[in-house]
Amino acid sequence: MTNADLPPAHSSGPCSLTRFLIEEKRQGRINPDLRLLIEVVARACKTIAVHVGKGALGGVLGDAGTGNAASINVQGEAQKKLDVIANDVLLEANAWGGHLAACASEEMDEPFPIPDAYPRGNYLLLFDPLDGSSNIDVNVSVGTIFSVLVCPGDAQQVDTQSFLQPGTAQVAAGYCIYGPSTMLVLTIGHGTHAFTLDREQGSFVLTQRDMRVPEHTREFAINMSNQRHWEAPMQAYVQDLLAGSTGPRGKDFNMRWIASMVADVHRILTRGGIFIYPWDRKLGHARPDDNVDPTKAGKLRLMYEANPMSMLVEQAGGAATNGRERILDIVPTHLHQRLPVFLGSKAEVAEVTGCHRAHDAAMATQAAQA
Ligand code: AHM
Ligand code: MG
Repeated sequence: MTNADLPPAHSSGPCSLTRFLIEEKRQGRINPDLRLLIEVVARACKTIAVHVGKGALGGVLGDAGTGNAASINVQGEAQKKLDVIANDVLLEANAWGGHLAACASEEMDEPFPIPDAYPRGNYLLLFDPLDGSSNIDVNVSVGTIFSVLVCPGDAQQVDTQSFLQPGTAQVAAGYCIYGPSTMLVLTIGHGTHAFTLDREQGSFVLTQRDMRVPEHTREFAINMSNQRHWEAPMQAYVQDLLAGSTGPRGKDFNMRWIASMVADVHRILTRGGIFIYPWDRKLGHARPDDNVDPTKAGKLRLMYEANPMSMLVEQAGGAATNGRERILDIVPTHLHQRLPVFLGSKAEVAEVTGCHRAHDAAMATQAAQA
């Protein structure tokens, strides 16, 4: 099919990712290099979807490493075979296109500069190649998350510092969910849009333009098994949710937890809700203000999990905080920095953020009076 065969912009015919990006380019919202980068990431996600879909038949289940020696990543987590495969697919796909200066990944200690054999472009790509990897072996949805930044300064001099930009600097963000269907959800700063993979045609087709997160919700997503490790404002907030219509919130709440952020966020973008991975005592500090080590301040990672998801959610009318401040405003100090995450329906994120701030204010007053 040539461009001439495509239905006009106002038509209700199918709109491929390629056509969507070309139309965004005509609107002056995206340049050719960023368009190419997104197409390359989408193509890599299709390859990952094939590996994920083969499951046991493809020999891709289980841990990476040989014999009893598990392969451990920079996070100190045992890598799954699919973590490694997905990372390699994304690196290989993005190495030679000329649009990137470097990549950074959950699975790699240091950034990966584009090899000298290829030209370097002006963008930086960060990714969690396979999010929710504890779900791989039980055939539950997993995903790929990505974030795109502009490389500050000379692309030949790219290093870790080049990546340490706040989420507000992202020029694109997205995820691909490998579920019953494979979907790509994307923002380039003008709304959040969902594309479904047409497996027969091999192309992503726009299936939801301008996703909107309802402002109010009755649904929360959290791993309740960590409750005893949470700080006081979290305990109080969740107690009110659980009390339902008999408590101060005056309404019943439903709970869902997939243990795959991509899948939980996808549900929230589709029908609302709040996703929470709070600060947690067992992660390493006695109190959340003991912020000596940013790599232990939460479970989820700022640069390739929280930032891209926050941009997608904000672009869909939702909100995202770390319980105290807007996630996208955080200036990172560490490539693999972690943080507490609260994102989804705006009113609910405001509620839980308010609980944390009120707690901090009360503690400050108490300290001043002591
Ligand atoms: P991963 O990137 O190593 O898969 O870890 C991130 C995942 C998120 O997708 C999910 O929300 C969370 O970890 C689940 O954590 P838990 O197993 O503690 O419930
Ligand atoms: Mg992850």
